[in-house]
Amino acid sequence: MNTLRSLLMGFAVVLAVAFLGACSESESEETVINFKIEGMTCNHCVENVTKAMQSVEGVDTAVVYFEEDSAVVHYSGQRPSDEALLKAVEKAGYGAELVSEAGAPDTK
Ligand SMILES: [Cu+2]
Repeated sequence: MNTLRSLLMGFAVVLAVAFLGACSESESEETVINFKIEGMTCNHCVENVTKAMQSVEGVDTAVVYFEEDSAVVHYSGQRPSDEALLKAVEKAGYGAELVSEAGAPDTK
């Protein structure tokens, strides 16, 4: 009987850990902002846009996809300003548009 009880306890602990793990995982997925980028014609453009976005306060990394004309901005603390990101890209000479969270294409 005691064995069964400790087995059940162990199982409950495993479940709780799995649940917490799933939660923090979905939280970290929210720390991404998707953008549509216009006007990139070569890899230098990709570099320009990447640097422009990474220069914005709060941005950890910016990953720019040339083929898809898109960019994904990663951050871990406070969300960087969308406005500042759009302006930075425009200042570098490209067009930028925020992709709405709800209508974001699944790029996984
Ligand atoms: Cu270029």
